[in-house]
Amino acid sequence: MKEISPLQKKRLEYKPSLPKILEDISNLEIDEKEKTSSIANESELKNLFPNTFGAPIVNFKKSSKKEKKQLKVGVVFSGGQAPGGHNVIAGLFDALKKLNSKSELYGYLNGPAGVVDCKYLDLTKDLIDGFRNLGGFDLIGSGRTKIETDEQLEKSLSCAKDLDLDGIVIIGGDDSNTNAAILAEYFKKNKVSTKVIGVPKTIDGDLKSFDVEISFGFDTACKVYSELIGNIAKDALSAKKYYHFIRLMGRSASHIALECALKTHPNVVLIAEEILQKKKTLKTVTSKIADVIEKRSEKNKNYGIILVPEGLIEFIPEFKALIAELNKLLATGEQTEMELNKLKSGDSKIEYISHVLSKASNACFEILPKSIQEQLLLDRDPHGNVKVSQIETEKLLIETVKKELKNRGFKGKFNALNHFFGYEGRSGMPSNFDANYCYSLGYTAALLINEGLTGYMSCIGNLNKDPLNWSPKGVPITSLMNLEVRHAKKKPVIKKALVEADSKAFKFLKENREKWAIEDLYTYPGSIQYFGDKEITDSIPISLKLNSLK
Ligand code: FBP
Repeated sequence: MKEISPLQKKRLEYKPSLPKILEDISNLEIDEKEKTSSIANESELKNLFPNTFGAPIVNFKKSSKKEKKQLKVGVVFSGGQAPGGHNVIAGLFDALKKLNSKSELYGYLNGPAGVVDCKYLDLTKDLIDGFRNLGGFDLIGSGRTKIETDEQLEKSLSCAKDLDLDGIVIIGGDDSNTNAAILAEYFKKNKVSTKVIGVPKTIDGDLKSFDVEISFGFDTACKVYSELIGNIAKDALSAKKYYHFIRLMGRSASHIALECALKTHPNVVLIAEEILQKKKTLKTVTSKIADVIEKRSEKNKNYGIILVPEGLIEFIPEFKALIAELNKLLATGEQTEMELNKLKSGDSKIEYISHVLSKASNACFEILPKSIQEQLLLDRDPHGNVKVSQIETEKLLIETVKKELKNRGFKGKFNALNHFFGYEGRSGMPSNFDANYCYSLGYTAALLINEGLTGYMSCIGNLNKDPLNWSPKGVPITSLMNLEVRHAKKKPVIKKALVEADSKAFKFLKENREKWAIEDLYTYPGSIQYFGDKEITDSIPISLKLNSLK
C-alpha cells in the first residue's frame, strides 16, 4: 500500500460543510428564477444554441418528497489542475448515492479526450475515499482536448449513448464550460437525453460573473503563492540585498496577482488590466518600477518585492497587437504556421517571422530578448491562446529596469532575482474553503441532472457567508457567453472576467499601494491551516470579501 503523510490521513477524514438546504436532498425541487440572455451577441447565440439558449437561473426549494431516479453520470476534469477537484467528484458521488443508492458514476480518463474516445473508470466509494479533500486531479487525470469537430461530437454522443448516461459533468474553466454548452446543445439537437453540466474550475479566478462568485481552486492557489511571497519578503527584509521579481500564474487576468498583493502588501504589483486601460507601454511600466526603486534607494532600501501577473505581456498595447498578429499567423493550418514548423532552429524561426510581421509588430518583436522571442513562437494551446505560462516576463522586466536605471545614472544597488509561481499552487491540498465549496458544487451538479437540466453551470451563491448559508443554484452557461475571435474565427465563448477598475478589491489596492511601495508593510500569511481557529482555517479570498461588501 502507498504510504501517505499524517496530514493527508487527517484530511481524508475531513467532513466538508454543506449548505443547510443540501442537508436533505430527498425533498428538493427547482425554483425557476428570471430567464437569461447572453452578455452580448444575443441573436447570433440564439441561432447557435436554439435548444438551450435563454433558460432561467434556478435555485432549490423544499417540496413534498419525490421518487428519486437511479442515475448514471460521467465526470471529467478539463484543463489545468485546481485544488478541490476531487471534492467535486466526492460531492457528486455522495449526492447521487443519496438520491438513489443504485446510481453510478464513471470518471472519463485524462480529460475531454476520454469523453471522445470513451475511456472511463467506474468510480467506486473505495476509490473516491482515497482522494477526499486532497489536491490534484490524479484520480482520473485531466487534459486540454477541445471537443469541437463533428467527429469528436459524434463520438462523444455515441459513448454517452452506449453508457446510457443521464448526465456528464465537465469540471473546467471558461473554454471547457463553453465546451459543456456546445455538447449540451448537440445532445439536445440529436434527441439524446444525456444532460451536460459544467463546474467552474480554474485557479486563474477569471471564470466569474454576478452569479458565479468565484472559480474553485483560486483560494488555495493564492494562499500557497502568498505564503511563498511572504517568506521571500521576510528574506528580502533580512538580507536587504535583492529585488525579487515574482511572476504569478493566472493567464490573462490579474486576479491572482491582486489577491496575493492584498495578502502580502508588496512594493509593486502590476495589474495588467490597468496597464491596458491606461495604454501604458513597456517603457512606462519600466519607468514606474524604476521610480519606486530610486525612491526606496534614497531611504537605503535596495531590496523589494515586485509582483508580475503572468498575462502582463498580452496587455501592454504594443505586445497585445504583436500577439494578436502572431496568433493569426500561427493558427493551425495557416501558411505561416506551416512554413515556421518546417524550420528547425530558433534563430531561423525568428528570422522568418520578422519578415512576415507588420512593421509596427516587428519593431516590438525586435527589441525583445531572444528567449522571449522564442517563447512567443511556441505552439498555441488547443484553444488558440499563446502559452503565457512559458513567457518569462519577469526576466524581461529585470532587463528593462536595469537599462532604465543605468540611463538615469542610478547610484544605488540593483540586484534582482526572478521567480515564477505557477504549478506549485495548482495541486495543493485544498483549503477548507475550496474543500467545502467543491463538495457543494458536486452535490449541486447531481441535483441539476436529477432535475433534467442541461447546459447549466453548477454554482454556489453567498460565498462570503458561513457555508451553512450558501445558496446552490444552476446558471445557464449561454448566459455567460459572447462571440470572440479564436484561431482567426468568430466563436461562441464564455467571456473571461478580468480585474475591474471599479471593483472594491482593486480600489483597496489603489488606496494603499503608494504606502506599500516605500514603507516595508509586508504581511506574512504563512501556510494554509486546516486545524484551529476558524478565522484562520476557513478564511475566504480577500478580494471575494471586499467585492461582496455593499
Ligand atoms: P485552466 O484555465 O485550464 O484552469 O488553466 C489555467 C492555468 O493554470 C493558467 O494559469 C496557466 O497559464 C495555464 O493553466 C498553464 O497551462 P499548462 O498546464 O497547459 O501548462
